[in-house]
Amino acid sequence: MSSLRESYKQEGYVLLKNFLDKELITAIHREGRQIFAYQIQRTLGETVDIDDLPSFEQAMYRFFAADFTAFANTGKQVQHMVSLHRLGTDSRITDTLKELGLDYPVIGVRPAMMFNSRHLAKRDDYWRLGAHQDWRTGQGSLDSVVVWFPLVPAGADLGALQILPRSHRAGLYDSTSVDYIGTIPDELLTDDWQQLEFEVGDVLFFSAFLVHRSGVNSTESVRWSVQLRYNNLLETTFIERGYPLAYIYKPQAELITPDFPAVSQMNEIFN
Ligand SMILES: O=C(O)CCC(=O)C(=O)O
Ligand SMILES: [Fe+2]
Repeated sequence: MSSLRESYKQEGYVLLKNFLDKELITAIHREGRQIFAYQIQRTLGETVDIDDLPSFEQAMYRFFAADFTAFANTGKQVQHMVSLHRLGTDSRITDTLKELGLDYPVIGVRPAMMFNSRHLAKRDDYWRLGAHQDWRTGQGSLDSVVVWFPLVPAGADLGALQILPRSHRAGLYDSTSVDYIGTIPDELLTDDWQQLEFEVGDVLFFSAFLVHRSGVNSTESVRWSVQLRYNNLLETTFIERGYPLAYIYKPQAELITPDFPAVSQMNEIFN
């Protein structure tokens, strides 16, 4: 067994330093900001400089306060960036998943990008997730893996991820609520929390059973991060359970914009 796999199996995670090119991560971060900038322009009438991060993030906070629905939808569109999906299929990631024991990795759910700041959340648990295991929301293979990395250098101040090493071996913990992501009560857990620290390019691979939580972002900046999730199609219990999928993804029946589009708008598109 490779030493990487051995350490992963023991600890429930591996943090690979300098794993992805900084330029690749920086480009994805910048593209995400550009998508927000289009809606900041529409909502606030402001042209923001996406390369001036502090002032751009202040504009994001104003956009969040001005039009929450558009903000939430923009955040979701960012998760549909082709570049982000391409990264999720990068052979550096899939080869590492194989090295960790996933013989046939498959994507568990679309990539997620998070923008953690208390200025971008209506509820505390939206910017600061309590102790949980991702397996409860994914319910995939028992060797399901989560890949987590920030798009900016992130340590304790920015609230980078905190983990409980070796907690993956205890199986599925009870959880108090199933709203959004349930929280595991403190009394069920040891207090061996480890605060992780990341440079841009560092990538964490962890078992979907590893207990983890958000750190506390005590800064005025946004903690930008990405999560990718994978299952193993060759894991025996996953096959036995008929490959269940816990994520529901469906279109909405009603028209979002009533009486839209006008024929003249169609002609403009196709003339
Ligand atoms: O990035 C974080 O702080 C936590 C994210 C997380 O654990 C999740 O979305 O499942
Ligand atoms: Fe999680």
